[in-house]
Amino acid sequence: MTKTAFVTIAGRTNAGKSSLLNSIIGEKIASVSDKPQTTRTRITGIKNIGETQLVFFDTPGLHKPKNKLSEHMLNTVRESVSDIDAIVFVMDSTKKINSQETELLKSFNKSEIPVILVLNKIDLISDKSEIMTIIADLSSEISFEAVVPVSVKENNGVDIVEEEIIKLASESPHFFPDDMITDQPEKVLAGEMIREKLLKILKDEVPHGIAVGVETMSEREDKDILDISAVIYCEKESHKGIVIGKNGSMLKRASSMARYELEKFFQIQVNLKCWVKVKEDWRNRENLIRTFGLSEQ
Ligand SMILES: Nc1nc2c(ncn2[C@@H]2O[C@H](COP(=O)(O)OP(=O)(O)OP(=O)(O)O)[C@@H](O)[C@H]2O)c(=O)[nH]1
Ligand SMILES: [Mg+2]
Repeated sequence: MTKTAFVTIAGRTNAGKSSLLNSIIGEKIASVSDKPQTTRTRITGIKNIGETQLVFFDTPGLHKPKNKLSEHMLNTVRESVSDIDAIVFVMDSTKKINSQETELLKSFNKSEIPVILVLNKIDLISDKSEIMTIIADLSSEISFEAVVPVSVKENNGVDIVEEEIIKLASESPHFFPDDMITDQPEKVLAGEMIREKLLKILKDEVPHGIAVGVETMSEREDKDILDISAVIYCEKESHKGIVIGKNGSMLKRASSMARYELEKFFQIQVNLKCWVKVKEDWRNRENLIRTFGLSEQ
């Protein structure tokens, strides 16, 4: 008898949703950064535990929309919460709940979708008794299937989240092959690894206006080398200069960080070439948002 559970990971931007997904899957399939709005599309992660297949949808974080891309990201969240077995709602336990979070949680209660609340980043709370107060406050307004205090960073409590989800799985055939961990094409994964490094090392508005398109990705016939060429799109000519850096230093740094991660993930030597191009104000241009694969699926 096989079982399956479809689970959407939702919550405010920067709460640690993608970190949680990576920790559960055991591989880095979703980009993580300390900048808000890291995740832009729905990312599927698959984990098999015994006879049970858990299918996760990591979603963009809740935030105030400022451009068309943001609107698409928030639509992705709305579209990812129907026809699922559970919501894993991730909150940063150091931050007070906001109205956007409350509203979404109440809508889950109304449609009777079980919600597992993950109170993340408890490593940042020194007085652990505070956690009980937070749980009591939240539970007075919203009903949860389970509440799990977690530190993804310290790998504390993640196994309990899994156990809670397994309880909600129902008898069904598996939807994905047992060796599959994500449905993202390799080119998308590679592009996201490059974007993540740019998010890490760039400041202010520049990283938010970046999209990465992997144009070619092929293994050489005569050598164990994977050639990847990627285009980094930014929104302004002035941003292009920042992304490239003095004598190309910024681009070199990002490329070498990305290459290290690509080699680790694909287990092969990587030759990475990156170009930088400008697409003025692309986050407000529907056709470009679509071209970059950032409109809802
Ligand atoms: N201290 C601490 N930091 C954490 C923990 N989990 C995640 N982080 C950090 O929180 C930041 C945001 O993590 P992400 O996983 O990208 O958050 P997200 O919810 O996916 O964010 P969006 O994609 O923007 O919605 C990163 O800098 C993580 O390293 C944790 O348990 N403790
Ligand atoms: Mg994310």
